[in-house]
Amino acid sequence: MSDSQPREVRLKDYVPPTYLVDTVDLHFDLDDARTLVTAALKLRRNPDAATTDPVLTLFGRDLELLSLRLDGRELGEGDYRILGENLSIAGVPDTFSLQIETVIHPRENTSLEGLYTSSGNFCTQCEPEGFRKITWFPDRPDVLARYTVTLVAEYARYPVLLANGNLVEAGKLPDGRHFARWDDPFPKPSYLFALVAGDLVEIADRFTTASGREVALRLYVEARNRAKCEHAMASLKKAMAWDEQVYGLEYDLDIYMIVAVDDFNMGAMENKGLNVFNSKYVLARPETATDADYQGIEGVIGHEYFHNWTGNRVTCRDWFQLSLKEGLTVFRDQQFSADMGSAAVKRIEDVRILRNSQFPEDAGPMAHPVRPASYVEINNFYTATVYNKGAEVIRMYHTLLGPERFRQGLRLYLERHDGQAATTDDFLRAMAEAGGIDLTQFQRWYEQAGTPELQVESAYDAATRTFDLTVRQSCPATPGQPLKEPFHIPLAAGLLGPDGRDLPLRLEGETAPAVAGTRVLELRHATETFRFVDLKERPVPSLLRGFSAPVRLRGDWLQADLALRMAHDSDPFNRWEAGQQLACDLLLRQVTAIGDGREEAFDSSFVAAFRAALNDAESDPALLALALTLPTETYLGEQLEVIDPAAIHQARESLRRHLGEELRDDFFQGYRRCRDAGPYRPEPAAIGRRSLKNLCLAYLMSREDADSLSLCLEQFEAADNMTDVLAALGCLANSTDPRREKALPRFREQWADDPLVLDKWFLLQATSRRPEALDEVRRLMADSAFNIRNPNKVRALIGAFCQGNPARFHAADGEGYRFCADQVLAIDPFNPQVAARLLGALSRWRRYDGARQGLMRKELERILAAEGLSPDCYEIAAKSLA
Ligand code: B3K
Ligand code: ZN
Repeated sequence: MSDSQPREVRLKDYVPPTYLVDTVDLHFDLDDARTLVTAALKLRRNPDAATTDPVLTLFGRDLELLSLRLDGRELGEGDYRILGENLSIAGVPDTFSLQIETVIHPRENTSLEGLYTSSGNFCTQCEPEGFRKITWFPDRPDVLARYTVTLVAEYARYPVLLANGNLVEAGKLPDGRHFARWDDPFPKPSYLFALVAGDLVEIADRFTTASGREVALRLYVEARNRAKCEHAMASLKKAMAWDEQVYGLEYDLDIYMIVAVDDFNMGAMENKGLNVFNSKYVLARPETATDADYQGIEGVIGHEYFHNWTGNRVTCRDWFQLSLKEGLTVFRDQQFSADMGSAAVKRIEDVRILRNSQFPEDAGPMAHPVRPASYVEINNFYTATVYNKGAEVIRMYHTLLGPERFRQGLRLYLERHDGQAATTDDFLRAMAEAGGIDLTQFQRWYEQAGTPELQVESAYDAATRTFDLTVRQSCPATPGQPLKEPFHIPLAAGLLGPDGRDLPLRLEGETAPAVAGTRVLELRHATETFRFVDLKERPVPSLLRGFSAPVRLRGDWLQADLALRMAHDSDPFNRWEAGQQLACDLLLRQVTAIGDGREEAFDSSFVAAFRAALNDAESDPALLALALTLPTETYLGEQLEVIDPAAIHQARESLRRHLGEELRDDFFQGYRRCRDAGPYRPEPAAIGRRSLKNLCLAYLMSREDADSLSLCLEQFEAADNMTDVLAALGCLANSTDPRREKALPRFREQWADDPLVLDKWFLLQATSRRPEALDEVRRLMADSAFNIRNPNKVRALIGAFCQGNPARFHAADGEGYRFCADQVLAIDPFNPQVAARLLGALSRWRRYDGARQGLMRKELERILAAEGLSPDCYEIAAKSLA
């Protein structure tokens, strides 16, 4: 990094804007080499401004300024100052108009932020600070304005012209050009601005809201993708109906548009009335998309739609409040997906994501609170902590208040702040009022980073028939926060009798009759004891049911307690969790043994428990598939003082092979039981059966005997859907069988024209367990379908290797690290956001052994020393090394 280090922005320095913008009239003369942008703004002094200085500050980046007019008078160079990204004009009146003409270069914009082109079409991405790459503007979320937008472009190349809001006028112009004018009646921050222009086909549908308003629904995709939109459209309608039913929230414009583009830095963007999506979250057909893709589409379509209220109608005052919209909207999309499918399956999947990405983040150098106190580059804070832990925080309000009062709290928040930019404090206040509870201490979930730990001890006293649960909470130190105060934690608990059934629960001193089931205990102190009474014998505690708080739980339970809970717990999440704990204990013992140069025989009772679960014809296949999936290498690593990626991989693989061998017949039977005869349907029950079937296949293929191989090849050849084809190809990608070398190229050829399917092909090879995975990744980077400028491709090949193949990425020779750093440095100059994400793979170097630490640190230092490094990568590298 050069001499001037990027500056940190701090929450405590927040000051309201000095000037507000009432209206923005934008005019775009679209040309991919050189677009002329004319912005006409009406401004007025903010009555709540912190200063009386009449200085207007605008932000801009990579702009060619042509002219600046204040109340019609052209400003000369002495009338304003440009310093870095700031343009300031002193001595402005209380109300005035400003006209700004700039030129931008969309085709050269490789950062995919601001106005850029994808497959030759124009699109925008403005969150968080991309609008300043379009024109000079007070580009901050607490400046809300009404926008009208006129787009002018060549008709033949760009027949479709879209912007936020409602279309008010359109028509032909001379010279083969045409125009469209859009008006968005809702005041919005600049980050929600969007435009799209291109050669796209339109898929039309409609939705009638609960109050009878007609809404036009439109999907825009490239013509080749026309037949892949049905599921996205159905998902949108489901989401619209769901928000009405659950929260009484209706859509508010006449039209809702979604545009799919291939080049996009993340999943999708909730621009008011005009969502722009990564095509991965729109396009699906049974032959090209997996069950996970279908579910991902439903979830992301829901997420962006739900932002219309939680994010757009009520937005964030500043970027420190990002979780106000993101944590809340993730929680809402989680609830939506739970209602569309199985709540238990969804909960387990969400907790797996939390534990595999947020827990490590919270224990590393980038750890930050759900509401961060400072940042260098805000793009680095679209994190698992802000999104997923943020959603857990919202879930805890839901648990503490119950669904009905939570709904009232959400409605109160939205009514009170409609059309405003709000804070997480505003949200908490609305919840406390609606719930009639004191949430002062709950505030700490926003302020303190780190994953709290609960240590539980239990004691049964036969004489008094009481059972004491003593819970100690603590939270590890995180950067800048050595000491933590206790959290307010909802701990959902049940007690099981010897038959595994829920016992009636009564705490000492309570008079109400005991009821069997789950109770929410509220922790507020460092140590607390709960005494349950009237228990004839020692119960088995089932704590943190449904994962009621984002914490780590440790207890004095016995292996037999876990086995009982795995078989009988009435809470499906905890049934799964008990099995995972048993597997985890077993695997960690093996890791230790491998570290000592030996391997242990696996406990036969574990195999027996697996067999019993697998053969339980009553159980839900989807839950069973999750129960029979071993904890990930990442999660196992998290449990260790020093992560040993090689030993973890060896232990997990050896248990997989052991199970594959011991349960061979059971897996064959399971496979046959779950095979569906009818046509492919992406519905929960069928998805569950496929996931169990493909899990059986993977266990069988861990041995690669002839029967398993032929089953796998048969599935690869005969399947009519991508879920089954890819499951089989995934097994082959890991195998040493020569038929692998036929299957992979054949698939490549068959899907040569489908970039999203090729992403899967790249990903399978990047995450292959084969020792030569890195060589293959290097080789695949030269494939004509690979394009380092396309974020999906980078994620599918480079990201998947660095972040999804721990055993190979952490190869002892450090080649994985060197490769990662090389790619970060190659990508950073043209797309810092994507580069910074990738760099995250090196940030937790302190968790490994001395040799690996040295190798990773060397790469981080090399990156930090690079000339012209982006603030994005600077922040991650510097904080990792600090
Ligand atoms: N709000 C966008 C994320 C924008 C990320 C910018 N780096 C998508 C979403 O969370 O819905
Ligand atoms: Zn979001």
